[in-house]
Amino acid sequence: MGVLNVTPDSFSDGGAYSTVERAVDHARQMQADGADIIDIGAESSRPGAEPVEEGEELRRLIPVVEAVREAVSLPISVDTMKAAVARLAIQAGALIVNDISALQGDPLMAGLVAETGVAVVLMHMQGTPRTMQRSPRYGNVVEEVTVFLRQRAQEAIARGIRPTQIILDPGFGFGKLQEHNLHMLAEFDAFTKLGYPVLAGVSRKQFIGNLIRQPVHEREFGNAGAVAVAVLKGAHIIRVHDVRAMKETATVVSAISRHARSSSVEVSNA
Ligand code: HH2
Repeated sequence: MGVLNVTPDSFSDGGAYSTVERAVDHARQMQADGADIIDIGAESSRPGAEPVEEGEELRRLIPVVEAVREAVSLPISVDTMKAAVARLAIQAGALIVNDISALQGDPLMAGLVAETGVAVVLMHMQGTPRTMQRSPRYGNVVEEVTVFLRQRAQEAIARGIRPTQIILDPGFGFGKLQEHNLHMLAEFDAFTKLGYPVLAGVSRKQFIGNLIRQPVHEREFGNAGAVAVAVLKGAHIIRVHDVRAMKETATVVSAISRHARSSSVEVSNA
C-alpha cells in the first residue's frame, strides 16, 4: 500500500503532493514501482496534529481520488475518520476506508461500510493524534492491542459488516513508546492469528529513526528491516512511502518465508 498524503503537514511528505497533478504523478509512480493499493489521506495523524474540518478534508481529498482513479488501475483506500468524507470518496471510486479510529470516531462510519460493502481498516490507537504520545501506558501492549482489535472486529460484525471486509492494524506509533512499537513488531504474529488480514504501518516512523538516528527521509534501510520482520511474521499489507524499496524487500522475504512453510510441511509429512 503506497501512501499519498495530500496534506500540508504530514510528518514525512507534508506539502509534497498538494496539487492534483503532483498527486496523480506520484500515484502513477507508485503503481510503476509495484504498489498494489494507493492510500490517500487529507488529514495528518502525526503526533500533535490538529483535526481538519470536514469541508477542508473534502476539498483536498475528493479531486485527488477522482483523478487517481482515472490515472491508475489500483484499488484506492482513503485514510479518514469521517463518514461524510468516506461516503464521497467511495462515490468517487475508493474501495477501502482506512479508519485509524477503528469506527469509533464517527457513529455513522460502521453503517456506511456495511451499506457500501467496501473494505475497512480497523486500527488501534491509544488516545487521539493530538494527545497520544504524551504518556502511553500498557501492561502488555501486544495482549491489549490484540484484545482491542478482536473487540473492534466483533463490533464491526455486529453492525452488519462482513468478516471479509475487515483488515486489522496494531497502529505503530499511535500512542506507543519505543518499547511498545518494538514489542508489537517482534510479536506481530499475535495479530495475524486473529484470522483477518493485518496491515503494518511502520514507514519512516520515529521508532525507526530512534534506532538508526536518521531523519525521516533517510530511514529507508531501517524501514526495510522493520518491513522484513512484519512480512516474515505474516503481515498481509505493508503501508509505505518508499514503494519500490519496500516492495522488493517484501517480495524477497515473502518468497523465503513461503519456502520455509512448504519445507516444514514436507518434513512433517515425511
Ligand atoms: N500511519 C499514518 C497514517 N495512517 N493508517 C494506518 N492504517 N496505519 C498506520 O500506521 C498509519 C495510517 C501516519 O503516517 P503518514 O500518513 O505518513 O503521516 P501523517 O499522518 O502525518 O499524514
